[in-house]
Parts: sequence; structure tokens; C-alpha cells
Amino acid sequence: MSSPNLAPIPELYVSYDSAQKLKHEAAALISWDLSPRQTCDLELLMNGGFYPLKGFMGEADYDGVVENMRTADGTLFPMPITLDVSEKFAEGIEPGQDIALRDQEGVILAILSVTDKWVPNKANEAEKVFGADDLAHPAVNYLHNTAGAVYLGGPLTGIQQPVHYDFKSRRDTPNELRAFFRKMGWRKIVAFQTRNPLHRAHQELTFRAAREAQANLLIQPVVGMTKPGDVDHFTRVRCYEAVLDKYPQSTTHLSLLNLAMRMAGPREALWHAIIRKNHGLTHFIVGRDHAGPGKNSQGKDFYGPYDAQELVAKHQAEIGIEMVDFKQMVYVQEKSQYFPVDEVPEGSTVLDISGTELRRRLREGLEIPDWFSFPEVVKELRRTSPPRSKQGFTVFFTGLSGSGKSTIANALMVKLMEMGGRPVTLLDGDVVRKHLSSELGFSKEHRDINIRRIGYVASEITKNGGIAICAPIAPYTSTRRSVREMIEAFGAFIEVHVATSIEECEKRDRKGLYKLAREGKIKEFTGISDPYEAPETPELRVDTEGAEVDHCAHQVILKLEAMGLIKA
Ligand code: PPS
Repeated sequence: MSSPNLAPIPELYVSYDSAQKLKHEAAALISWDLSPRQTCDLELLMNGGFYPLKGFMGEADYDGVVENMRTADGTLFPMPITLDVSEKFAEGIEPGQDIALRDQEGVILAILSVTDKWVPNKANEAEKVFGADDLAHPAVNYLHNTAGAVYLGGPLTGIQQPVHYDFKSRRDTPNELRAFFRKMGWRKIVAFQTRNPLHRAHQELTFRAAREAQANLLIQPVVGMTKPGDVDHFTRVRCYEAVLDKYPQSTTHLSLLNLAMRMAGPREALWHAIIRKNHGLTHFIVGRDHAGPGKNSQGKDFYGPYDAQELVAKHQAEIGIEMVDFKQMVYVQEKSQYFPVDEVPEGSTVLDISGTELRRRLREGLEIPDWFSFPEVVKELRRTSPPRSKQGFTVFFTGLSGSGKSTIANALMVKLMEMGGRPVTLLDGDVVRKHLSSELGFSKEHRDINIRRIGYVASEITKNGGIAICAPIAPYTSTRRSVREMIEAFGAFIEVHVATSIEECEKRDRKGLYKLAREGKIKEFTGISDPYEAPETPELRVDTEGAEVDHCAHQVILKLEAMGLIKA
């Protein structure tokens, strides 16, 4: 049985006085602005979470870790912890140089004494560390599309920890946790790692794990970076707090870990075990598909469901932490109780709700049964994931000048306001150009800036639960696509092509602009002397020729109803 060693672990920080002095000196150094992921890595490097690493890995350590999970001196460390920078920044840096590392607000957190600079073989890193050079893996995608082309490595001098404004009392460094365990007299502590809200199955599993190991329980959720699309950590922490009193008092502790996950399955599980050892834990729960990234581009799982358990089992003695392995927990209806999937009594009815099914139920406002989760957790989740009929969305009209976009948009706005429930904002082409984009003309570059501004405002409105109706010409497909992406991060995007023909628009010429364009008095006029790329697959296409405005607006309403965005 492993015995806890709760003595303080080495950190990379200098004393307070030295930090004050260094901060001034470092201000004169070339500095690198850390990405959110690098800031998470730096925090765990400095506070001992990634002990025995003393900085961002140099090339020899990196090569060893990528190839066989060991640094150059043979230390087991399965994850490359590297500082990626742009080629341009790297050009001005040479080994032997010190650089200041700043957070996103420009605060100097540490000094990196650069010993190594190299161009990594990213395809090899992807194959060896993540198992495949496949962009469907979030960390591989990050590696190729977000991370810089050059790596810098070297030891760190820690000046200060990154500042957190949220849930301060729930965040602990390895040494703070060790001190807490010492104070409580906890000798055996089992850690539960999670990036999801806790439901009954998790509670059941953690209960059993603590009982089996005869240990206290530490729920240690990741609040740094998890898998894109996960429930945000603010919501999750409120959910964790809501279930804490379901555990026997003073046996369980909640502590947040500012880790940037890579979703690397087995290697990630091993890394998590090392991090937990550093935080003073004696046992670590590894369940089914630990830190799994989902399906690859062939629709298959990247890793086997119990690969992570196998790898941790192999190295647990070397790390000095004991793995508590768990099968998936499922609910057995006849027994009204949870069982590990391989212990389910024969012939009984097994109930389970997958993550995808849970999201669907939340989206559609459907029932989430009590056997699955706790009412307090469901309430929190419903607050941040309201059903579609209560979420914000954007209706984006596009079409030629004079096609009828503004008129239909106005009619739609009035109809939605009549229904009530959500604030409605109209971002009409002309109005936006007057208030937001008055300095812009009609070149491609200026039109793109204009549309992106509209997209940004609409995405903020959508994020905050409102309805944005946009009615610019928006002639370019790629710009409309990027606006769609901005908005779909927060809610639905409904593109409506007002497909009135150029002949009809010119015949109507309500503002007299077509005449001026034909005479060459207005340059770059859409449809006459400038392009309009009609959308190929809009959510809706309306034709105003021979149709009433009211009818067109009603078609949009029907579409919104069909999409579940408004209730009949
Ligand atoms: S864009 O391309 O989306 O940025 O255009 P938008 O902001 O919607 O502005 C279109 C309105 O500006 C008037 N206008 C012109 N349109 C197109 N091309 C040129 N060169 C031009 N010059 C002025 C025109 O009245 C448009 O209004 P709508 O409501 O579309 O008729």
C-alpha cells in the first residue's frame, strides 16, 4: 500500500522580494504573450503540478517523451510540455537568452531561460502522443492549426501565479492540498478527475472507490481547458457544489485543477496520475475511456475503452500512486440501484443516458429522470442550457439592394415582438452603415469588415438570449460562413436568401441607386458592377416577386417554428 508523502513539493517560484525585483528587470526583456493553454501549463509547472519538470521541455526531453514517455534522464512523463511560438517571434530568439512570459493582460508571470529552439515534427508528435495524425482529435487539430511552428524550451523562474477571479476558495496548489490533507489527518485519499457535471452514476462510482480504498475522496475537476463543446466550468462548479452535501460530511473535498487537457486517453491518464501524485494523493480513479477524444475521422474510437487503465496499471508503482479502476456504472431498474456494467444481474433492465442524449433532452426541454441525476444539478444545467425555444438566435437576410430584405426583416421583427419573450434587435444594412460602419465604403475589404461587425454584434445578442435580425447585402459566401461560425457558437443561425432577381430590383429601383449605378455615378454597385454570390444552401429562400411581404415574413416564422426556436 502506498503511504502518503505530504511534505511540500518543490515549486519554481522565487521569494516575494526577488519577484518584485525580477519583475522590473524582466520588463526590459523580449516577451511572449502566453496563449490560454500555455498559461495553464505554466501554472502547473510553477506550482509543482508537473513536478519534476523545471520548465518547458527542451528538445532532448521532448524527443524522449514523444518516443517513449521519458525525459532524457529517464523520468516518466507521458505528455510533451512545450512552449510553441510563431516563426516570426522565434527568429529574434537564440538559446542563452531570457524571455519574459506574460499573461493575456500583459502581467509578467515568469522568465524562461531559453536553452533550446527547434522546429518539431508535428505529424510524428501526433502519431506517437495522440495515436494518429488525424484532425478529428482535438489536440492534433490544436497542434496543426493553433500551435506555433517553433518550440522553445528551458528552465523557468516563477514570478507570480496566474490570477483567477472565479471560485478562488476552491482552487488549491499541490502544496495547499498537501497542507490541507496534513491538517485533516487524511492519510489515504482517492482522486476523481472529471470534465463533466456529476450525475448519480459518478457519485455512486466515487463512493464505491473511496469505500474500496478505505480512503477519503477528493473530487478534482478540470477547470482549465477541456474538450471543445463541454459544459463550461462555471456551470459545472455550481453543479459540483450542489452535490457536495450528498457525500458524508468531512470525508470529501472539492478542489479545482487548472489543467489544459489534451484528451490523449491512455497517455493522458498516466499524466493525470502523476499530477495527482504531486498533489499528495495516494489513489486515483481511472474509469472507462478516460480522457477520450471521441471518434476519429473514420468514425472509430481513437483508443480502446480500457487502454488507459492498462497503461496506468503498468506504471502505478513507479509513479507511487494506486489506481482504482472502474467499469462504467449503469442503472438497474428492477433493483433501483447502480451497478458496474459487468456486475449487472442477469435478465435485468439496464438504463443509461448518454452525453449526447442528455444534451438533446436539455436542448428540447425534455424530462431528465431522477435516477439519472440530482434535481439541483439538472436545475443548474437547465439554467445555462435552456431549451431552444428560450435560446437566442440570429436571422440573417442576404440579397441584392432593393430585394426587400429590410421590409421583410421589419415585418419579422414586429411579428416576433408581438409574440414576446425575447428582446429583438434589427441590424439593418443602412442603419448599421450609419451607426457602426460610417467610415466604410463598398470595396470587398470594407464590405467584409462591415459584415463581420454585424456578425459580432449578432453573436453577442445571440449569446445573451436575444433575437438578432440582420439585413445587409452580404455578397460574399466566405464572409457569411465566418459570421455563421461566430453565431453558431452561441445559438442558431438562419440564413434567409431574399432571392429577388436583379431585373426586378432594378425595375423597382426604390432608391434610384440602380439608375446612378448604370450611369457609372455609383461605383462597385452590387449586381451591376460588383459581385453577388448567392447562397447555395440557405435555411430558407424567399422570392418577393408576386408575394406579399407579410407572406414572406410568415415563411420565416414557420421555419423558426420547425426548428424549435419559437413555440406555436
Ligand atoms: S454590404 O455589401 O453588405 O456591406 O452592403 P450593406 O451594408 O448592406 O449596404 C447596402 C446599402 O448601401 C447602399 N449602397 C450600396 N449597395 C451596394 N453597392 C454599393 N456600391 C452601394 N452604395 C450604396 C444601398 O442602399 C444598400 O441598401 P439596401 O437596403 O441593401 O438597398
